Amino acid sequence: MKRALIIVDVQNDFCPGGALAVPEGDKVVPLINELQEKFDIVAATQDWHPKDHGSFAGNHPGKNAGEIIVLNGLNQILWPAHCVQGTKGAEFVDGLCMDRVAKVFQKGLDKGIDSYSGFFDNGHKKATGLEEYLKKQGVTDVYVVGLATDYCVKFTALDAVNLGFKTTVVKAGCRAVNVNPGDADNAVKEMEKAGIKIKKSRTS
Ligand code: VGL
Ligand code: ZN
Repeated sequence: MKRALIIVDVQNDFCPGGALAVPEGDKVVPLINELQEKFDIVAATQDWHPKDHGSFAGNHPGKNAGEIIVLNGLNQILWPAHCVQGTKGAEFVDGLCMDRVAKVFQKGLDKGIDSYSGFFDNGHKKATGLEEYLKKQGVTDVYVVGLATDYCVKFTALDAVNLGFKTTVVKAGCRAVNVNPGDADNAVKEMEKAGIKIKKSRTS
């Protein structure tokens, strides 16, 4: 058994004060730092959009954040511009320990398609290299933490379990956007149904 921790999108724009703030997003940092020491391998994902990305409401005149459009054949929720390449908002949160992060996988670079999962874009067309990276090192078990529970954490964990990794989400190390009330709870149910273990805290 070899275990990897995947830290999903712990970036300034997903924290209070950021462009797409997740309530209490910054609160995940201490637990994630503590967890890192317990893993053979630590990898991180980074939402990394060009400024003309198709998921940004501002790039669709007359549309608002929260509306759903069709982007190259896929339903796409429009977001405020966030995690634009090279900006402070796209940087990892100060205080997130990066010393043990062996590799960062960037996603959402193609303006024509969004990428919630750390493994593939939303159309499952292109891989980020995370699967190959983990499998080459013999990783069998994947633990997922970060932001946001109902988007990038959920889709990363669903891909992980479908790729054959024994997958656990440490809920205390995640926070949700909750665009609609109940999104976080529904995400947890969906993940459990897919065979993902939900660990409430560090110990339970
Ligand atoms: C995310 C919405 C848009 C996330 C990224 O990291 O959960 N959510 N881009
Ligand atoms: Zn994004």
